[in-house]
Amino acid sequence: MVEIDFRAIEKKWQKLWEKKKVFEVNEDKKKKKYYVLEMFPYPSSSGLHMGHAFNYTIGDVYARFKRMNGFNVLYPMGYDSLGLPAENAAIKAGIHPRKFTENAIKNFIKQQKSLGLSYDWNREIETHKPEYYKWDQWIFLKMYKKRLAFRKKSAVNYCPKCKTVLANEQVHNGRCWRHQDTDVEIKHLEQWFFKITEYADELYDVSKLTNWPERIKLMQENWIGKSEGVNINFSVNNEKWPIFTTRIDTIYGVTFMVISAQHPKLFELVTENQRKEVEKFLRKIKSVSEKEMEEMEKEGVFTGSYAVNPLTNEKIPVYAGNFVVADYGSGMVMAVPAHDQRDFEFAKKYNLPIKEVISGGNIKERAFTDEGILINSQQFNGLNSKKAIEEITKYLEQRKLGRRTINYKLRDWLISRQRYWGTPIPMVYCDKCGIVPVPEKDLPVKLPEKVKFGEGNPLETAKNWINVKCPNCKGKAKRETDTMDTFVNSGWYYLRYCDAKNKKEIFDKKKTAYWNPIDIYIGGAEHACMHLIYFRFYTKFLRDLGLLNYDEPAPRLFNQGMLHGVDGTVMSKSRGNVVLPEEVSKKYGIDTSRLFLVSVASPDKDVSWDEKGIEGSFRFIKRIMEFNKFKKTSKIVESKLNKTIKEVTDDIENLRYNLAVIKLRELFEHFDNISKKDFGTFLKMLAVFCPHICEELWHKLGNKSFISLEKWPVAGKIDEKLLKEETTLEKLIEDIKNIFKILETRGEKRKNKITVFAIPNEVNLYKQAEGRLEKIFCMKVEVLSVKEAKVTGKVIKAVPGKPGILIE
Ligand code: ANZ
Ligand code: ZN
Ligand code: ZN
Repeated sequence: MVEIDFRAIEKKWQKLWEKKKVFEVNEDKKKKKYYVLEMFPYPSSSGLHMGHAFNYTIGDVYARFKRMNGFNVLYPMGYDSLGLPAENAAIKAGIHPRKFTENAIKNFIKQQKSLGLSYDWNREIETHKPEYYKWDQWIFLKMYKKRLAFRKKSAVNYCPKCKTVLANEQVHNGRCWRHQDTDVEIKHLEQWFFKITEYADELYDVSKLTNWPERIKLMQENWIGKSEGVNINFSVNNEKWPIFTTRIDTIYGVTFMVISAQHPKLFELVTENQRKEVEKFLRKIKSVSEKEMEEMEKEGVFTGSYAVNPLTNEKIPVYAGNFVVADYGSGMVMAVPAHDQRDFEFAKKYNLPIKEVISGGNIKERAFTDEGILINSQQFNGLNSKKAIEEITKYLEQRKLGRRTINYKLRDWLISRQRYWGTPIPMVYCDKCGIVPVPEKDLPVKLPEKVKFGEGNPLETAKNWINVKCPNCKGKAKRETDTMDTFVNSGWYYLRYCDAKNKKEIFDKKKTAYWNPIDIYIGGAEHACMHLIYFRFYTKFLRDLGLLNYDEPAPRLFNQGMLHGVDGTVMSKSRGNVVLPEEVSKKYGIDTSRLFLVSVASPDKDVSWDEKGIEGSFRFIKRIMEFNKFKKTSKIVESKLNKTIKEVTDDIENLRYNLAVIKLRELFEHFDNISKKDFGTFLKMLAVFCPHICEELWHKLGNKSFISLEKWPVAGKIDEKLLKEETTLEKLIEDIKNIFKILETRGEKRKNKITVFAIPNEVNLYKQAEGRLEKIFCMKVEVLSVKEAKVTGKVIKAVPGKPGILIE
């Protein structure tokens, strides 16, 4: 057996694909387009492991399949290259983030190319390049003009030692990730936001996400969280406070109010007497996420102010509490301890009154949160909750004391980051003119190269960069030093692929109209909320600017499974269980890995890496490489081939790659009688999984074209009867082989005749195969009717499809 130099074959074809621009595409009105996209990768400096290879292989197989099916396939790749890791590495290792990032990208590209992925590399984009982020800034200005980009005071995590704001993920147990001895403080700073809530109702509507996994749609709905209720006006210090409640039926049970401890207007309610107490409390509570908020002990402090319930005119105390979200509703709740568990716990802790207004519970022990019949509620007594909600709402609306409201959990998107490695926000601050947008013609606002890393926002150390002329009055002004969250960059990247090199505009409208929407979007479920919501938001905004003519960027979403290491946990560098594609391809060739990855399980399921499994794929590939006995294709193999074409086409179309591979392997087992042409047809199907060896073999068959660009085979006639007979015969062969195995283990001496006793109407079927059986077993074979067995006095049984076998 000759050693096959897989590396050489791979290199050869990868070079040729690139040289002949095999995967580059242009808009072509005559062809139907197909846009295959994998989620935007962050070019991690540790490179790409088999888990990544798994993701990309899934997309690549699909792109190759659609291409061969006659579609004009857009299959691009690029890098979401701004963000924290590069900046942290810069701080740790003293490398500039740009250098660090560009090295990582180089390495990533090299690795991806070696996997044989059929990207149109001509369209590659990198978000840290000013040619890209210029358009982030352009979109920002468009949003600013429509008041969808705005500044607002917001509570942020602040480390007094770093002198900077921390992202949520940099806060570990309420402490700075770098200063474990330092509590993170909550500060109220002016921050930039995108008004994504403007689109809340449209984002909540998932009906146009026709081909999304149900659970992802559900996660989006929960994240956006639609809540129907009433805003009822309480007055606090003679100021109107609309309070959001979903249970207006409990209005007569309100015994105190709680304002969020993070509320920007908290101190307007704090009286002089209570100031010290409140400040003490604020220092004590730590910054926590909302999820933690639910589990945490409910705590608070009296503000000194009172609110007036508009229905009862009762005066009730206002507390500041740690369980109320500052930017939901109005950031203050009417507390009904008898019927809300959070309020109940709070009331118990601070000895506040608990007033029952819905009958049916045991409010000594816990809040009764079900609906029920109203009591202690004046003219509404006796109504059930549903009816009461209706009646009280009407009553309030008539008296202008409140109104029906729909609230969304979705918050406006805080995009300000006090970080260097992000898109600069194109705004300047002028003493005279205030906040002034950078004119479009002055974009991009480039990141300054020279900054100091260490304490605070590095951009604040770039004095030359900060000081600018005001675009308005030409007087002294300063640049905004906040940069944008990196989810901004991935919000619209899919559009730039359609026109990656455009210097004049964000993209050509005609080009994006040709390619979009994305036909299949492939990625992990971990992006169910953030990215997939921002990306839908950007699409809707750009549509409203008149740039796009559709509502949803990706009506079909495919969630791939995760690759697990041999230890059974998700493959990741931090777990130390990664397998590197380089190592595997050195040993087996990359096509073997690709084949193995898609054959283990359906691509939406988790897959485990396994050396034994890969050996099996390797043996199969070697047998294909060595195959060279061509003759006229038999009728049976022809039918089998056609049937396989039909089924494999359907399997790949529906991303059941594993089933397709099983069928191709099965087909290969029948290649005793196959012509060169039909072997070529087999290679065409295999080529989507194993592109390099298939190009090589296709070439060896005498073809000059690239198999990657060949037409996908179409199934011809399938003779089902013939195939069924064949299966029956194969079963017989299997049975005979098993008997021989048994005889061998018993040490019986060599036999020289096989007699097959079939039921009368199967005799002919088996009789035709006598010759074939003799060849396989190298001995005389005779097929008789089971009736004749009796004649010879032997007891032999036969049932349909299972003849009796006598070996002597
Ligand atoms: C009185 C009441 C009585 C409430 C009762 C519930 C049960 P969802 O479904 O989440 O919208 N709430 C309002 N604003 C809040 C904020 N900023 N932070 C935390 N909680 C807030 O729930 C709405 C309910 O959550 C509102 O209805 C309010 O409490 C509380 F027996 O009002 B309820
Ligand atoms: Zn710190
Ligand atoms: Zn000015």
